[in-house]
Amino acid sequence: VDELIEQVRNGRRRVLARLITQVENSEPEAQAAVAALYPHTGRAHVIGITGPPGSGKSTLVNELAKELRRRGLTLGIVAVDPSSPFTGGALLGDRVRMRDLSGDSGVFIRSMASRGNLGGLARTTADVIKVLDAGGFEAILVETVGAGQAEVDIAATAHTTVVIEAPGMGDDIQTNKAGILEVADILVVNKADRPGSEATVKALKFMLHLNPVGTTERHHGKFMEVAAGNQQAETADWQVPVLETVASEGKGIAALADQVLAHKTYLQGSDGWLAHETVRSRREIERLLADRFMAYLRAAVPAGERERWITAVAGRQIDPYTAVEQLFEQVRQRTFQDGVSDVR
Ligand SMILES: Nc1nc2c(ncn2[C@@H]2O[C@H](COP(=O)(O)OP(=O)(O)O)[C@@H](O)[C@H]2O)c(=O)[nH]1
Ligand SMILES: [Mg+2]
Repeated sequence: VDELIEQVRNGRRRVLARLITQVENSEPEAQAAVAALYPHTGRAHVIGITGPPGSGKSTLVNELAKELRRRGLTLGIVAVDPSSPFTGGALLGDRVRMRDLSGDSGVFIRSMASRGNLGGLARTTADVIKVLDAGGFEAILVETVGAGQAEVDIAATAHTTVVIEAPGMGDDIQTNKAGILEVADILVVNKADRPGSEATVKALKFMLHLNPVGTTERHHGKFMEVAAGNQQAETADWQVPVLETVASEGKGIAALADQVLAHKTYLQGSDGWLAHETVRSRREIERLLADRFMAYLRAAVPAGERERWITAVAGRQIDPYTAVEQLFEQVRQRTFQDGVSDVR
């Protein structure tokens, strides 16, 4: 394990790739490795990019990556793409596009399959980020489709969450439906070359106005001391900017990179970075505990018996609350009587 850690920390690409595959396959060795790597994580700036399918996330990630490379940052890129369950991975187009970057030793790109449940995907993504973080990549871009709560959660565990919208959706801004707006640190209207871009910007600004940040745990409303040399110390909450980009032409990308880096500076200058880590850690622990409890339940109560309760609820012989009460009681009894042999 020591040698593996050393190789990961030196950013050995083959070792990283192999470990990430083991993480994706939930191999027990991978869990041990990620646990051992944990003390070497926590330095990377994790940037989540989310938004509806087709809004231009992959194109924008590619352009933003090139811009951040020009500014000297090493990058990990993780594309979580549940939109192609049949190929079990990212769309071909994403891969072709990302070939721009693939010859660059300062960039490590990984497309994740979204097989299995989304909860599993959230855990896997979190661990892949840790591996890249330990591998010394200074920024990690995570592209997710902002389609459902689980994907939004993945993006929201980033330090900086960029939410992308495309024009032409009128009042029916898609991100609002999924509650994505609340997790945005930066809003981007991509495809600003299309008609309706201004209206979308206006609509987003209006929604921000209705839904000001500082209300969620991520935006904890703490102040930032303005850097020495600046006359007035003031409370400076992060103001969510609304930017326009044309990712396919690289337009507006430098301004986006500026805001992404400004947000990092903001987090580091306030206690936002630590607050963020606390929120992320809490979510992670709760998710892992929930998985563990379910595994314990499955070990304590045989599948056939669980199925009988489910059938009884379906047939209205019993209500779900009572069924859960009974199941829970069985878990409790068997824990003390037999000592359930724990399973993962
Ligand atoms: N007109 C226009 N098309 C764009 C822009 N950005 C991306 N596209 C195109 O929109 C399509 C979807 O882009 P993609 O990056 O795959 O979107 P994703 O599904 O959100 O990852 C592709 O054909 C892109 O070339 C843009 O700024 N303007
Ligand atoms: Mg994409």
